[in-house]
Amino acid sequence: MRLKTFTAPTLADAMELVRRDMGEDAIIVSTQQGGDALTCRVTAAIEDTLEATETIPTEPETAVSEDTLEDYLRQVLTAHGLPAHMINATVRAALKVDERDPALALAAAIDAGVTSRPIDFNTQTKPLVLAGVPGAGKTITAAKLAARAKLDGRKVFLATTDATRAGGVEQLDAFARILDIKLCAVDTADALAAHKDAIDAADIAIIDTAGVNPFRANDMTTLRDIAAAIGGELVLVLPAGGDAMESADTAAAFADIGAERMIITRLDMTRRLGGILAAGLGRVAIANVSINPRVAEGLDKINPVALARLIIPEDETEHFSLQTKVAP
Ligand SMILES: Nc1nc2c(ncn2[C@@H]2O[C@H](COP(=O)(O)OP(=O)(O)O)[C@@H](O)[C@H]2O)c(=O)[nH]1
Ligand SMILES: [Mg+2]
Repeated sequence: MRLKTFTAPTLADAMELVRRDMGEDAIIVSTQQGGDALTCRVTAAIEDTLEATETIPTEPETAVSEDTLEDYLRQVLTAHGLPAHMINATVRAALKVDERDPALALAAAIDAGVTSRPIDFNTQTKPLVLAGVPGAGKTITAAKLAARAKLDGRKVFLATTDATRAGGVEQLDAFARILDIKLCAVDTADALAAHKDAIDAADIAIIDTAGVNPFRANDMTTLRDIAAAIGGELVLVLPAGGDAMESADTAAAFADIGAERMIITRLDMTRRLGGILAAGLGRVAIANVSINPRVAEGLDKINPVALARLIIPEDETEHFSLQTKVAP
């Protein structure tokens, strides 16, 4: 992840510089009016892989001692419900970088511990098999992905293996009909495998599954078999806001059956992010996030800076620098 600061007479000009230099994927980290009120400073971040640009570190507002920063980060992460051993590791990583802005120091620590790997229809060859606990947001996520692919003009194969539960098919079928996609409803891995030709013929295949208990071996074997039957990629759908260790254990259980990525849902209705941070610090990368229940609005991407900013909002940082200014 690289940070770069741009200065221009107006915010719009500065944003334009960001877009021109760093592209559409750049994420705005902070905006600031210059001292003379005639210039605007915008700091943006971008993933390393996209473009190597010269980095200008953001200047700290106040030089704060390492102890103060450490205490502050500990307080914040505790408030978000992160367990002690993960707080220790995260704070250690945050203090390693030469960065006194708490959110940016935290972003660096998140960057070191959490992998972000968004779903990209251009390179996605395996069917996406969405899995998780009941109510995680699997069906909405399947509909969001299908809608996006369809809007991009791709040929979509959409299936659900949640065909035994009452109402399991109807919810997704309603979305499928609006999208003019035929929903394939099956209840076993073998029945799904019988549709292999249709899956291969599609540009993108999306499979919604029935909710499972991650700690029940039978449930997890069934899921693994469903993904294996079609050579699919198992993607965990994990709601934000859960207990941190519970979320970490859930992600670990899905990693055990082959999940390498997860989609975080309900970010819009969550205040404590220890759950997703704890899950992300494990073996499963964050693919995308869902910040609303509306199918048309799709999924979003998140990078370490954005995640850190959700954990420490900008006005909190102001509060932090006010505190540290008066500190001895
Ligand atoms: N606010 C909000 N609600 C969501 C989001 N994702 C899913 N939901 C809601 O969560 C509930 C369960 O979603 P559903 O897709 O049926 O879960 P499933 O049991 O895993 O298939 C539904 O009421 C969804 O509208 C989200 O990102 N934000
Ligand atoms: Mg469902």
